[in-house]
This record gives sequence, structure tokens and C-alpha cells, in this order.
Amino acid sequence: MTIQQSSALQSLLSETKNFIGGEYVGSSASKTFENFDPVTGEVFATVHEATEEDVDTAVRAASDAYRGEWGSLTVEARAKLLYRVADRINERFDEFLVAECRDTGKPYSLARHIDIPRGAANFKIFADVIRNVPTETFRMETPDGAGALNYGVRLPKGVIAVISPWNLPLLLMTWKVGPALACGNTVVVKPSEETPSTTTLLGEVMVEVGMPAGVFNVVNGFGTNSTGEFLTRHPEVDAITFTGETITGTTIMQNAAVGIRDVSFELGGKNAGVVFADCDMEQALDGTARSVFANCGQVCLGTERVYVERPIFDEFVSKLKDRAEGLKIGIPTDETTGMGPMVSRQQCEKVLSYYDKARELGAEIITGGGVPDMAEAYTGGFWVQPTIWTGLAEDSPIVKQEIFGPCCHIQPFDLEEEAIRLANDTKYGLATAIWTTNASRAHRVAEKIDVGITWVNCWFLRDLRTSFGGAKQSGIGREGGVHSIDFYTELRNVCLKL
Ligand code: NAD
Ligand code: 6OD
Repeated sequence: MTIQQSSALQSLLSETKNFIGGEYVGSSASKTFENFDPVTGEVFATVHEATEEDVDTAVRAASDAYRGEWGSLTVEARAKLLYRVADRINERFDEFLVAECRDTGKPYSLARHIDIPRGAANFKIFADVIRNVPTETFRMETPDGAGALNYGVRLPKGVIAVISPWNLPLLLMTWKVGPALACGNTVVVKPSEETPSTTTLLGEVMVEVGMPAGVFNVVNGFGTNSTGEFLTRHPEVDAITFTGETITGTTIMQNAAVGIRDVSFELGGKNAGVVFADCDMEQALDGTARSVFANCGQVCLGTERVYVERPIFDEFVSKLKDRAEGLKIGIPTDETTGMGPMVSRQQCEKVLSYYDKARELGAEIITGGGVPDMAEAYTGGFWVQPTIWTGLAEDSPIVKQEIFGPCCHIQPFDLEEEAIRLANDTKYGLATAIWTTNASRAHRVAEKIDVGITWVNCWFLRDLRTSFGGAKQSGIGREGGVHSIDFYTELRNVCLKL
């Protein structure tokens, strides 16, 4: 499929600048880095790296906007602007699609149904939530009999630093920018260095809808000793919201400790799928295949450990293998592509190193385990095969560590308690998918697996009003619906003596 690219998009996709105070600006030190096409491995854009000075300018722009025009808008006016942002993303849908798929290599068919629509929906949902969010009131008795009224007032926190990863760039960035702005904050966003394009393009949308300058800022660059660190250390940042690896969260938390800034973290996972013999087999297979291979396995909610009740183990493994082998590996623009490349050379090498490790450890390789044959033009790209293993010990690195690739290890179990114990035997606690037609069992098991998000007979089915976040080392706090409002506002109590 070919999409006509506007000249604005073409220029953004060759030279990606920072967006500060309502304008695109280059790196003040003329520092740049390269953006690689995952399909070919070739460079397609130069990205301007925001220096410490640029980050400071962005935070000041955000701080000025917060204290200026933006801070004086009513909730209704803010909500209307956010609706305009969503509408404009939808009007420029194809440009966001091209930019997102260029950065990530993901299939158009996937981004068209998930990434771009959610990029728009994330603004509408939080415009709706902020219009409707209740505040608490408590009528209290006092010795004089007159009483007092306590009521809560929610006010924005100020300047929010948004640090986002590369796997669902637009979706995960807007998931935080939407509620932050709905609540009246301003933002400085640092997208992943691998995927700066859609976040940067959003700057144009902000100008087009009349968003006051400085409300939304983008600084491009790396993490440690670079833009991300400059941003999270900046003393005028009031709170930090981050999605990414658990280890990065540890560093950011240390920076946030200086000045006692609040954090919201959505971190890594090593999610278990639990498949009972009484499941609807086709549903469990389709859902598990999606949860393992979608987005080339680069979904934090994805399943990397599958526990299958022994009577259906062989059948399940054999049919999941068929699904893996039925996936067409291909380029984003081919509408029949089921799986694209990994996002980067580094992530590709990391996944392939786990493939080698599994072989060394004596895993039974049910399918995959290597690099697919690609046409000449794409051999420089970051390709890996969808892979399924069985037979490894539960304490092997393949079963313990987050790989973030299109692969899973499948293990049989005999008893419900055993499945729960295996699912919980991890430092992570993000998500799980349970496959059973027994409703009592579903409720029972759902309460016993220590995760923030449980799906029963489905996967990645999202109602944006619900809480989202991880237990254990998979995160701190919850976002989604009113939970996002809790993070992006300061709740104050007013006690009024009657
Ligand atoms: P990452 O932690 O390497 O990077 C995420 C972002 O943090 C990037 O923008 C990066 O530049 C920045 N960063 C890195 N070091 C930093 C530092 N010291 N200070 C400030 N910023 C810094 O993660 P990634 O590789 O981009 O994404 C994959 C990871 O994200 C996986 O672990 C995945 O599970 C996790 N993830 C979690 C969720 C969730 O909702 N829980 C969602 C998506 C991805
Ligand atoms: O759907 C969402 O809101 C969300 N935060 C998804 C996270 C996916 C992780 O890769």
C-alpha cells in the first residue's frame, strides 16, 4: 500500500527536530544521531539530540505555559482542545501511520487498528474523564453542633516529564500526555531514541489546533547522560511518568528522589498465559498466538511463558506451532504481513542471543530459533523468526528474563495450584491471560496470580476507564480512567467550618 506523503512529513522523516515552545528547533549544540529503518537497516533520518540547555529551555517553556494561558483555561476549554487534537490525529491518520511504521517496522495493518486509533482515543477518553471526575466530600460534626464540610479539590501538578519507549510509541506517549494535559499540566516528552517521529509530528498537530505554545514539548535524545537524564533531573519538573525497562525505572527513581517528585512507572514483565484443559481451544490458541507474536513480541503485556494443562499439552504445542509458521514475515506496507522486524539492531541481537542461549541450554525448539530468509533488499533489516520452545528448567534465563521478542516457552502442569505457583514465580507482575470455560476457576485463579492486569479468555482487550499498571517489579501506581487523574493532579482538602 502506498500513501502520499506531505512535504511536512517528508521533511520530518528526514530531519527530526525538537519541539519546544511551539516551534521546531535544532539541537543547540548541533548534535544529531541517526534513525534506522528496521526493514533495511539503513539510515533514513537525522535526529536532533536535545542538550541539557535544550531540555532546560523546554522545561522553562512548559513552566511558563503552565503559569500562563494554559493555567487560566477552564476544564471545558481544555477538554475541547483535546478533542481537536484527537480529531486532527484522525484527519492526518495516514501520516501518523507512515511515520510510526517507518520508525518501528510494524505492519500497517497492525498500526492502523491499534497504534494510531489509540493515539487519538487517548486524548478523547481523558477529556471525558476530567469533565466527569467526582471529588470527595465529608460532612463532619463539631462540638459546637454547627459542623464542617470537607471537600477535595484537584489541581494540576505542574510540569510533567513523560519518558516513553519504542514498542508502541504513539499509543504509550499519548496514554500519558492525554491525561496530563486534561488535568491542566504541561508536558515535556522524551520519546525513545529509536522512535521519535510520531511524537515529533504531534507537535504540528498541537500548533494546528491552537494549543498554547509550551504546553506540549518534545526533546529527542538518549537516556543515561543524555536528554532523558537531563529531563528527569531537572528541578522544575514536578512529576515523572515513565514506561520502559525496570532497570531504567530504578535510575529514574533515584533522580526523582531529589526534590521528592512523584513517579508513575509502567515497567517490564515476564507474563504467563495459563491454559486449562477446559478452555475453548481455538480461542486459547488464537489469543495466545497474538499475545506472543503481535508487534513481533514487543508488547509489555505479551506472553513469554505459557503453562498448559497436561491433557491438552501436545495438541496445544502442535497447533501453536502451526500458527507461528503461518505468520507471514514481511514489510509494513504489505497488507498480508503478519509480523515485521524487530525495532532495532540492538533489540534484534538481544533476542537472537536468547535464541542461541535456549539452544545451548538444550531447549526443544518447536519452531523458529533463528533468522528468516528475506528478499535481498531486506537482508540488512532486523528480522527474527517466531519461536517456540519447550523443555527448559523453570529457573533458566529463557523462563526468568524478559526477552521482548516473538517467542515463548511452553511448560505442562497438572494441578491448578501448580499453575498459579509457576505463574507467580517471577519478580515481575504485569499481566496474565487465563484460558478456561470454568467461570469459578477463572475468578479463583485471577485473584491468585500477582499481577496488575488479568485477562480471561482474551488478551489486550482494553477499556480505557480501567486501572492499568503492574505489581511487584512491573511498576508503581496505576493509570487509566480516574487513576490517571489521581496521578496527574494534586488532591487538596478544604475544611470549611459551618
Ligand atoms: P528503556 O527503559 O530502555 O527506555 C525507555 C525510555 O527511557 C527511552 O525513552 C529511553 O531513552 C529512556 N531512558 C533510558 N535510560 C534513561 C535514564 N537513565 N533516564 C531517563 N530516561 C532514560 O525501555 P525500552 O527498551 O524503550 O522499552 C522496552 C521496555 O519497556 C520493556 O522492558 C517493556 O516491558 C517495557 N514496557 C512496559 C510497558 C508497561 O506498560 N508496563 C509498556 C511498554 C514497554
Ligand atoms: O493499552 C495501554 O494503555 C497500554 N499502556 C499498553 C501497554 C502496552 C505495552 O507494551
